[in-house]
Amino acid sequence: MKDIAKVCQRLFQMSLASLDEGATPIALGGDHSLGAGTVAAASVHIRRQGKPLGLIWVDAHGDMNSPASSGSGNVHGMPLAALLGSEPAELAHFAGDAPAVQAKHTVLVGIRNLDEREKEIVRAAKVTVFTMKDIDRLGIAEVMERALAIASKGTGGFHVSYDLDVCDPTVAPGVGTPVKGGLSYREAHVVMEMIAESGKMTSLDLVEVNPALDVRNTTAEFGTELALSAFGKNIL
Ligand SMILES: [Mn+2]
Repeated sequence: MKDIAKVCQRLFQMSLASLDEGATPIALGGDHSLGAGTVAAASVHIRRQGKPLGLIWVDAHGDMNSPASSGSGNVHGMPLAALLGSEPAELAHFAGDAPAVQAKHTVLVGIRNLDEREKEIVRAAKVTVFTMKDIDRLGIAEVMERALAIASKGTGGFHVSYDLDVCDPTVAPGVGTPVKGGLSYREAHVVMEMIAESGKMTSLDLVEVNPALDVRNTTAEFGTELALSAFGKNIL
């Protein structure tokens, strides 16, 4: 945890410097714990403009465990808890004492793999959750309309933290914790395309690509495509 916190602290400083230059930083990972640094940087940057930050967390998992609630102890299952609250303490205070984001400005998209305890944590946190079931029933475009509205309302923009494990393992096999029943190739792009059209993204993480588990670099290349989509490069 100490080493991870050190990396996050560095990433926090680098992201903040980049935002202050007027750029839109992208963090490519690697372990999703890095979001504790990048989101905190976006929060500080937007707060200086007198506004709170919105957050769109695109993921198969909730990433809201604490060291006490986590069965696995995996730190990549904890960054959102640190951003919304105070645990794990090592990752929670890059943006200062107040949480980096508020639940009312936070949306999770693509969730499908919560255990009972995590379900309780996510419900108690009062963030907005769009599960894969919601995406199946409403369609990805409607879900993203709603997600963008929540992350934009009353905020100075939003950070996007995109875990490649949100995608179906058939299109993104090279992730640490694959879960069946994820976003299709096109749905994964639509998320990014609609984010690009909104013009409100402050910064982006693309994470959990694991080259050792990847199949002929498929997932890494997919991540590159998604980054281009997030900047509107694939829109006709
Ligand atoms: Mn994640």
